[in-house]
Amino acid sequence: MIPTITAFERSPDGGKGLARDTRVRWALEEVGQPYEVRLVSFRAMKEPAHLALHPFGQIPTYEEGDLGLFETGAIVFHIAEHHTGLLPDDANARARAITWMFAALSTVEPSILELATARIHEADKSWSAQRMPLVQDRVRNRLGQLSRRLGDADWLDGAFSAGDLMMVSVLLRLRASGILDDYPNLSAYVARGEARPAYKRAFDAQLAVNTGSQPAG
Ligand code: GTB
Repeated sequence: MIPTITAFERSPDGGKGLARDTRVRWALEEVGQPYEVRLVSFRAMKEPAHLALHPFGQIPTYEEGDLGLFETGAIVFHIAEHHTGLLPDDANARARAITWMFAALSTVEPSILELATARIHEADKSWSAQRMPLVQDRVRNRLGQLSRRLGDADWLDGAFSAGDLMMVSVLLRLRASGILDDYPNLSAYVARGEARPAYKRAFDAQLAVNTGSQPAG
């Protein structure tokens, strides 16, 4: 059965791949699962039909037969569980890859989102200049820890997994800040993720929505 995901009709980033449908598209591309996309406007996301699928009125969602999912962690995990390619067969390695998915979403992403909020929504506040270094320090703390763990490895735990897919997706949000440049091994890690053919297909597909062009290939 071909799953259907939802994505922004028009993403605020104009197609830079930062909206979270990109990580779901990437997972689907990694496992070779074709998918359909239903584009939704900001208004439609808050209407009953979409709220029935996503209680918080957001994208992405994932529908497959009777199953309706929201939250990218759950969606990518579901895809990884039902296909080969994103989680190792060995039980312990699989558990560790899942741990990295959780780490990306609940330990690394929050400080990155806080920084995005500070840069985009709080820049005009009188206290912004005082708060910004604190927010940046929290991001740097996490990046330092992650950088030390990654070391000179290609991926976080052996072969590329859903844990890397999620971590790279989370780190990509930092690009505009320039902070990632201070952690060369993390920059290289993100670049390795972006260089994967599946990521490129996912990126091109979301870009095509936002530019009205056809995805390459
Ligand atoms: N925890 C949820 C998940 O992982 O699925 C978070 C989902 C989420 O934040 N969805 C956002 C959304 O629907 C889109 S991705 N927002 C609309 C709303 O809440 O009303 C977040 C996002 C949006 C835009 C950019 N950008 O333009 O740079 C980047 C990321």
